[in-house]
Amino acid sequence: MIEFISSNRHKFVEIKTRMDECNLGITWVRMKYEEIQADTTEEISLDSAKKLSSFRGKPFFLEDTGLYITSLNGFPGPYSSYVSKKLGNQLVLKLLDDERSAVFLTVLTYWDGRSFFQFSGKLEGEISLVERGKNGFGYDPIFIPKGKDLTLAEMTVEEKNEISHRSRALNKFIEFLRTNGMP
Ligand code: ITT
Repeated sequence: MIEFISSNRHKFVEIKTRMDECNLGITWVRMKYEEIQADTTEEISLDSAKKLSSFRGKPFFLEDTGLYITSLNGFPGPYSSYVSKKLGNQLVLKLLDDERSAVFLTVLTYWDGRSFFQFSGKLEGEISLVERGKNGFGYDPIFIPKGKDLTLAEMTVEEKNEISHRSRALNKFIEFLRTNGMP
């Protein structure tokens, strides 16, 4: 069993669904940890893993995700959690004009007990005009992946996992575990 550290149940459900499909065991360590404010999702993810590794005994992974909106110069990016809580989707929609493209980025960091390894995944798309859908979480109701008509919140977990930033990062990690072995 490999530990996944996060306070977010939705992230865990998406990750467990994919790990189950690959017959890989995962344990959810439900924990809110402090994140630094930094310019990149990579730095935040690595810094969190380094801090947690100083007192966790077993290998684990975590991930940090950001929504980068092109017309806002990449905002909220590393501030996605704060903006989601403080503004919410309705106010984010009000900030936007005709140019609506955006990218989700997930950076997963794995600590094998000695070293850190990072795996990233991106999903391109655009911000919808209104919120749509009841599934998922966070910005899912306002994000339409490129080539799709539905928002992520109108998809099932399995459908989101076929294309998402998170599952792309996770698939690279799963490949790494297959090559290097489970801890
Ligand atoms: P952790 O404990 O794992 O850090 P978190 O919810 O604080 O959980 P992040 O800092 O990685 O997670 O995510 C920042 C915010 O971005 C998050 O609160 C959501 O609002 C949003 N978000 C992350 N992943 C998303 C996804 O797949 N779909 C929609 N919104 C997402």
